[in-house]
Amino acid sequence: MLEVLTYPDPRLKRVSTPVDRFDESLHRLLDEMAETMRASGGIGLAAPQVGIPRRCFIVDLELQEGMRARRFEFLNPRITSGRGITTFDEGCLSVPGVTIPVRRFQEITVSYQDRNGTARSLVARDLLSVAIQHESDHLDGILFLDRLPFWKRLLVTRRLKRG
Ligand code: QAP
Ligand code: CO
Repeated sequence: MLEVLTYPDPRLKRVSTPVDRFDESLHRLLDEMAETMRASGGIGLAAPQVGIPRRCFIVDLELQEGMRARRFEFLNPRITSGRGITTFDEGCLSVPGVTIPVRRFQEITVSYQDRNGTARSLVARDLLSVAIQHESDHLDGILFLDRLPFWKRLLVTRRLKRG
């Protein structure tokens, strides 16, 4: 099990660097992240949340949707377009106990590499789209709290600091 960093750990604010080696140690990291995420009841987890400042994350919507295979690994992702607006109640393993509505694109196109370095792209809607935007933000040191309207954000961060 990996340790998940929690707010306000300054390491969550770093900008991560690209994955450049698609080797055994990367695969081990992704597998350990998946294990950690499942054990914590999460649906998404980015490498910087476990203290590894590399541009990769995983998403697993199986818990949420119960249907098809909905497990994804995104390496060096780039959101190339966004359309429409949706609002989802978001949480984050790095901000335990907080769930708040956040506005995002309803549909996105994302280019990325898989664990072998193969280039891929995907059009994602609704929950998957929201999860990819939330996790991509982690790679740039952005938390969902940073996406809240000013007053809401102040209210929540004050409450978190008091504990
Ligand atoms: C990001 O979030 C996300 O507060 C992943 O006590 C959020 O896995 C993607 C969690 C919303 C799409 C929509 C949060 C677990 C997990 C908590 C998570 C908690 C226990 C959050
Ligand atoms: Co998060």
